[in-house]
Amino acid sequence: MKAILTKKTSLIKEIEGKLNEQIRLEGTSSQYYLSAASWCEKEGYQNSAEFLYTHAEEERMHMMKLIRYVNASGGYAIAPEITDIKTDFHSLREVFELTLEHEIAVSRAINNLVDFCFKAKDFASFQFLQWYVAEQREEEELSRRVIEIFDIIGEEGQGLWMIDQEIANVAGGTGGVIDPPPAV
Ligand code: OFO
Repeated sequence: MKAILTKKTSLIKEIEGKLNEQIRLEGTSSQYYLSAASWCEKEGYQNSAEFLYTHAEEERMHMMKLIRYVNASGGYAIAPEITDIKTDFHSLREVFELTLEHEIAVSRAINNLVDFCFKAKDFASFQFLQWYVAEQREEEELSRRVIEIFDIIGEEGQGLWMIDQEIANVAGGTGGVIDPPPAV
């Protein structure tokens, strides 16, 4: 790329690096959801599997949106290599508890990134990331709601079957899709 084009970037190198870390994290989220979905499908939790497959696609969109932003800003988005995804789960409850833990970790990463952009006066990235702030808040709420279902229904007897049925209704029966990300 010609030097003048890279000079135009509003991204300082450090923020470009941090955005690339976030790209990796969104890709990791997508692969985690995919793995969890496949485990649920294997175990016969069909509604949970659909919910998680849909979410895997959503997380991939989050990654793509970041990739497009970094490149549109004159940086270079690196397609992440993602390994060591958990593939074995002990229970349906564990799947969703790990999901909540993961979403909390992603929220913290987004908050740190937003804080860094603000302090570096990269207000374009700061503004771009506001969508992720709102998205994480909604996703955490969604994950908490799913775990509440376990406590309300209970896992004894037909409880797990009922929990799996109820998961289909979470997020208004949309399978967990909240808002499509706006175009960059
Ligand atoms: Fe990317 O939304 Fe959660 O992780």
